[in-house]
Amino acid sequence: MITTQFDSAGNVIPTAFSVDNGKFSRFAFHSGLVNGKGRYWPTKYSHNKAPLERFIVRKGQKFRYRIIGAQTLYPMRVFIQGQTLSLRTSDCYNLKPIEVQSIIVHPGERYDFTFSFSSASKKEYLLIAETIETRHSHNSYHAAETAIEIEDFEGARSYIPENDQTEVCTYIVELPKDKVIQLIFTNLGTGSGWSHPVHLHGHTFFVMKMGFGTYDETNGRLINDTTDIMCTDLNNFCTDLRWTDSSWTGGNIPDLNNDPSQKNTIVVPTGGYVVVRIVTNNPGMWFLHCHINLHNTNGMAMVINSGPGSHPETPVSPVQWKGYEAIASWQTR
Ligand SMILES: [Cu+2]
Repeated sequence: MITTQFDSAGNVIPTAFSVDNGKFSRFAFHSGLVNGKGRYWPTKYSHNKAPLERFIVRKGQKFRYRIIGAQTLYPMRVFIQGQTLSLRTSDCYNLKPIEVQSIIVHPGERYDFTFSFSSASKKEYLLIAETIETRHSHNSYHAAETAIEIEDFEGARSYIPENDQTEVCTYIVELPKDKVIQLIFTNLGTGSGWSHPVHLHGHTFFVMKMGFGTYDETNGRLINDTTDIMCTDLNNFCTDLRWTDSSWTGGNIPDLNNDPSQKNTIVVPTGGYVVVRIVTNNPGMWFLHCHINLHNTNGMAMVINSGPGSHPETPVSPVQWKGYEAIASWQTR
């Protein structure tokens, strides 16, 4: 784990926090890109005038945006200035449409929303993705931006310028084929304090329950971890744990969601837990990991061996592909 980062003057950059006082990172975020374009904001009042990605729309035209959380660390709040968005999908699964002001996207998550300008008071609007940490955001502007231009708006433009060695994973869990498996992700005890967007390849989480700690009702800050689970190990790393109410054991968890969302990246809140179910109908070795790459590369990852004995054949080497010779002879003609 990287424990300390320094600014150019040698001062320690303190940890950034979310509004509920969960820790984010000791890495200072500066600026992000949308579709590979964006501006650098050295202060919150000035930027380097780099061109932005630009979407051209017409008034009344309904358009659909797909947000792919390709960031490595910070969650981003995505919104269009002063507009209401209709959220349609989460991780490519349909939702009952809901009107929202903004969408918080963690690393690895995908969301679709639809939108139309029924009326517009200016020719250009910004679609903004800004980080949601609280500590360093006071004197700087932390965002990725893109421009939406209304083609048929009558009026002037406003302000937007232009090795072949195989490593062996040490942590593999085997799950039998074609079963419903219930997994519980916890974020408790010593080492908690950071929320983690946990991502599984090859399968879908049905989100059966999310358990949270208790929060201060006036400022929204986390006060205590959930009381649903007790950590019983000596050093409180919560590697040994049990349900506080023993009647919950054996998969007997109450208040499960009757209409669960389908996700493949789920945020496990600090001080809380998430209960998901997967169907093991896609045999293979699948990576399960925190999608904050800093955590992932520090070891917050494992492999699910789904359906051992039923894995498909390993693909042949590209040099054995049929058609390779034809391509080679065409290249040499
Ligand atoms: Cu993480």
